[in-house]
Amino acid sequence: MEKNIKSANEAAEKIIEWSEEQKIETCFDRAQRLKPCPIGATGACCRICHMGPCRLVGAHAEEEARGVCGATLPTVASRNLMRMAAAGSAAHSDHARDMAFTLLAAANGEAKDFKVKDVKKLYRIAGILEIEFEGRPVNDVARDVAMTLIEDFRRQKGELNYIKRAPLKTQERWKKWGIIPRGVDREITEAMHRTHIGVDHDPDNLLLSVLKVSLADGWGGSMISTDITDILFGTPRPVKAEASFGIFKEDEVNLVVHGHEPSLAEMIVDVVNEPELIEYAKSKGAKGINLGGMCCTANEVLMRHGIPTAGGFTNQELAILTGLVDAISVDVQCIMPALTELSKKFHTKVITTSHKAKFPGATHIEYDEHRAREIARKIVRVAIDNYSNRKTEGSHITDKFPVIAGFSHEYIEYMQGGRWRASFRPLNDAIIAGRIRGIVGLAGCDNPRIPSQGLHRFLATELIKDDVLIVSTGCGSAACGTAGYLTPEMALEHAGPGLREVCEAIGIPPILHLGSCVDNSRILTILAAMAEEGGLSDEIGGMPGVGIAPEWMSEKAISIGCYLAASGVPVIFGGESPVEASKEVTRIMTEVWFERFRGALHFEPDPEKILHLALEYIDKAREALKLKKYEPGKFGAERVLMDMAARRELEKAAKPHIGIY
Ligand code: SF4
Ligand code: MSK
Repeated sequence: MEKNIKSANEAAEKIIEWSEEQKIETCFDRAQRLKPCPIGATGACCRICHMGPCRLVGAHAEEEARGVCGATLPTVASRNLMRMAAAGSAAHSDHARDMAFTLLAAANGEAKDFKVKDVKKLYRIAGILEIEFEGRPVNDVARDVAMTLIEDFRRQKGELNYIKRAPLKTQERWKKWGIIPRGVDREITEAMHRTHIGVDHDPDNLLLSVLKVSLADGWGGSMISTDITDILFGTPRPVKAEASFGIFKEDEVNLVVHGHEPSLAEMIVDVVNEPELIEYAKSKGAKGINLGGMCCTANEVLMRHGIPTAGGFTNQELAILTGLVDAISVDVQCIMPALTELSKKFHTKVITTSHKAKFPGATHIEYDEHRAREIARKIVRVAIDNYSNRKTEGSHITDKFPVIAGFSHEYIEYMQGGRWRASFRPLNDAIIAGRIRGIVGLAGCDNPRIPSQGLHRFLATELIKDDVLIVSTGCGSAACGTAGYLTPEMALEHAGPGLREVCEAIGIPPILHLGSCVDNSRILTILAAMAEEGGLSDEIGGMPGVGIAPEWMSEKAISIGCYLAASGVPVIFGGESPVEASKEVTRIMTEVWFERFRGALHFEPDPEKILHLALEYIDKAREALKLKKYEPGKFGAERVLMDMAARRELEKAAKPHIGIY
């Protein structure tokens, strides 16, 4: 009988096999046991009022299916999508709000453990927000930046501040179709209102609002979060780290930070190096304290400090199954409730830290940015105290891979010309010449309903073979990292000759790790910079670029997919469509959105078709821009000259750094 592979990640698969032998259940078992409801899965179930739930099935034609109130299938499917997008936008934006208040507290001297680390980025953002910064105290500027961005959440009329960062033509499209977000909270509230029973029933109008609430995430919440995190903790630049379960150490206290919000994790990174805590760990028989990450909190501390990652979403239970994790400190989003039950079978302490995210059975140590260091120390002590309870059981895995991460928009610009000539010119030129065929944002979750991480791996290798440069985020980056794909050597081994030439010349991997889920906003800033640089499209739409989330599962992914589509990026999600039941909704999201915004949202379960569709979009965009026809194995004669300063910077990549922008 053929083996039922549950994860394409070999280390994960070994742990899963061990868990099966031990009869310990994981998400992989539950995914097999719990088949999705076929009606809800296609968007044909409405449960927004108590006359329902109405299951819109059984009608001969889509137009005939009606709920008790008379709602049609396209209305129901669009409303379902809207609620997903609104929840996703809310999640990213609430995270961003916490970051904005942390910046404000730091600027006011109330959060004494934090201070502005990247003054240049602060000034850059102040400039964008038209806040005077020259000659002013840093904290005064930081306070004004925080207050201006906090205004983006509560504004009732007008436009989000960052809308002006988009190319003018992109903004004009948004204006024409009335989807420029006013304030983040207002758009989320309106999305919930419109989807209440008896309000908006026009699928096209509903779907425009899906784009609006998602833009409030991309050019609002997520972008705000990325910028403030850079200001407070430093703008990432290349850093060396490791990925996979082999990061855990048998003879050290293993503490994992998991979730999405970086403030507490940053403080933990700081305190694990304090001599008193190291001494305390030694007094308990450990050789030291080993900090690792999981999911997007991992991405945040990996990007800025090279803290190793145990992987993405589907690796979280498996980390506990190693038996080596003494404590896992979680904040918000994508944390499986199964962790607490599973941890009882081992010695692991699950520590919840947010008042928004409590888990029965967990130890709760509430985070407060005003006492960040004290709380971080307390969490580290819990892990140290638990070290002596560690037993030998568990599936100890030693696999780990080197990773180069830390590709912020600013660094990508810098690496293409050094401090004085930083620009996107070389990248645009490489695309124009056909050395690079196009760019794909490979993002989103990993998913236990398929051999997890397999689609990320397949698409990553196939795309770079086709000379497509990949920018990755979130668990997509984790999937690539734990497969050993985030190194420059990967270009030598797998990338097509054109892409390889560019990667070798600049000294970058063919897959650039941009950061966490909120850092998908970096894709927007990169595309806007490419449009501004000239020679390609003068708006985000029409660029030879595509977004792919092959294993998506979260509502945040829907919001990300929709803000990219509204910005002009064709997006392809893997798996079955959550609006499959309505042909009309599918038509609007693909054909109508493409006509209006030059972006689209497709759902495609077949990996080969995802690849084909992505390349087709890229090649059609090249053709429309009248660029050289891409020919496999053939590329422009002129070489990208690497700037010496950039080369030196890359050589120093693994060393501690200060801001360079
Ligand atoms: Fe049914 Fe209409 Fe109520 Fe939805 S809103 S559950 S379709 S009656
Ligand atoms: S953590 S949203 S599983 S990418 Fe950002 Fe990963 Fe998806 Fe969560």
